[in-house]
Amino acid sequence: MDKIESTIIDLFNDNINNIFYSEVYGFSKNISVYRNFTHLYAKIFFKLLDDLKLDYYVFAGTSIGYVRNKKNIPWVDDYDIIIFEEEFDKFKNYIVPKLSNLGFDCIIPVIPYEKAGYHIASQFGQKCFQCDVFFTRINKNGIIRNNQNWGLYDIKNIHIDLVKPKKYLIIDDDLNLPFFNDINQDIKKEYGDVFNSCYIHINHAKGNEIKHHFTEVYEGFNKVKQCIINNGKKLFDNHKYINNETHYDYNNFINQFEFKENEVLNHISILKYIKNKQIKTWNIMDEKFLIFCPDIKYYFKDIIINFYMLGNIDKKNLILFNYVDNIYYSNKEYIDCIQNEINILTLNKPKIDCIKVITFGTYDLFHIGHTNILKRAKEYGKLFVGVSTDELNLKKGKKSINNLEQRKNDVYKSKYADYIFNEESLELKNEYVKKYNCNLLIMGDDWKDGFNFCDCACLYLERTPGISTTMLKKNLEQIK
Ligand code: C2G
Repeated sequence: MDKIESTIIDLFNDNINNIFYSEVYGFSKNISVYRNFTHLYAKIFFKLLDDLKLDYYVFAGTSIGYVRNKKNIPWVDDYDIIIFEEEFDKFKNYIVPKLSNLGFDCIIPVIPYEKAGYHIASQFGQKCFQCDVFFTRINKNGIIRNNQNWGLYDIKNIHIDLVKPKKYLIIDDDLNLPFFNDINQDIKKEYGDVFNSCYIHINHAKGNEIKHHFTEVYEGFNKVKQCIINNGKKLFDNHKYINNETHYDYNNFINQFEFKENEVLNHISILKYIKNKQIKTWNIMDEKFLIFCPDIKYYFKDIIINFYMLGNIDKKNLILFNYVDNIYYSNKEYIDCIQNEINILTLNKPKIDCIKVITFGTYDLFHIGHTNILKRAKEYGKLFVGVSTDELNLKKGKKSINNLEQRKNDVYKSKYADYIFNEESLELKNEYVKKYNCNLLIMGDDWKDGFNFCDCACLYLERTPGISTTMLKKNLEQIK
């Protein structure tokens, strides 16, 4: 290992093997890492500021990154912008409410900086995305000063001529940002020689200086990052998925979520689960699972993620739709009321469609168990019901008392089916799923896992106890 790498590892102040990488939470210890999720957040955030016509200027770490190699610093943990007096009220009264509504936390800095600006952060924590907004004035000598001396400009004497007019520059390939006019001068004055010296901040606090050319330090950092990524991979590669695994100390966030479904309790467990079960399509119904999607997509590039939306969802989760391939809703109103937010917050747009449920049955001597399952299936969306033909029943070795027409009529009379068709062969399940373009198969749990080969999510709902066609047939025979 070269010297720079070991210096960086020392900064973690922990055994490197105990540190993991998550797209959502970054590294599990000390140092932050700029990553796809942060970048996506940044693209959305700055586009929003542009659309709202805020007059702002990017500076600090992002500018250092730009002058070095037109890329953000690999360990940078926030963006910093300044706005001038004319924009203060607009920011407080117009932009902050909009940001809050879109799931950003807008935090007033602690006293004595309470009038100095805002911290904007993702609601998944500051490590995910944050931008500090500095309220700035120009003094009589043309020097910029932050309100209440928050930040660097109290000591650095940056003249307004270095700042205005702003210059749009593209950083990280596709992020077009308004920088200071003379970014090179500004960086030199504020930070000195940023080419031959790098600061790595520990927990967004004081820095450790590494006096080497930035390209070497970046390279060292990226090697360490790769080791940390591999640590996570090792965890879910080598360990068997254990049912009821309840705890893995991962970044302290781990026990923030409590899942009842699937006994899947944390990020590592979910990744293990997907790896061990070789899941190609991850179907989720509970919005609590959305938080895992950035990591799932990061570690399993080809996986398809479908989200079945069964109710209104928390706005802070909307940004996670960027990692979802398909959204299927049970009621269009759930989408309509957030369509505008989805448009702003998703750059990778999921396909959106209604839930189309398919179910099958014989429905002989139609009873309350049939009514219940059709009623519950219908609650998920549009309902397609396949009724086994008399020929199919014979093949199954069953002779129904009611013929196909009567049985279909019973299903029709229940009023839950939107479409009724003949099920002619048990083997054609998946053909019916495709033919009617259904995305959810529902059956009673006497069929548990029986139809998992179909190309859609499968739900097996609890059977109504104490009633069955067989039982009714027996009763009829006794009466005879
Ligand atoms: N059902 C239920 N509760 C009951 C009885 C039945 O929830 N007490 C459900 C079954 O689980 C099934 C549906 O009602 O989802 C239809 O049940 P049957 O008429 O018994 O149909 P079956 O013979 O299971 O045929 O290819 C599949 C077959 O066509 C299903």
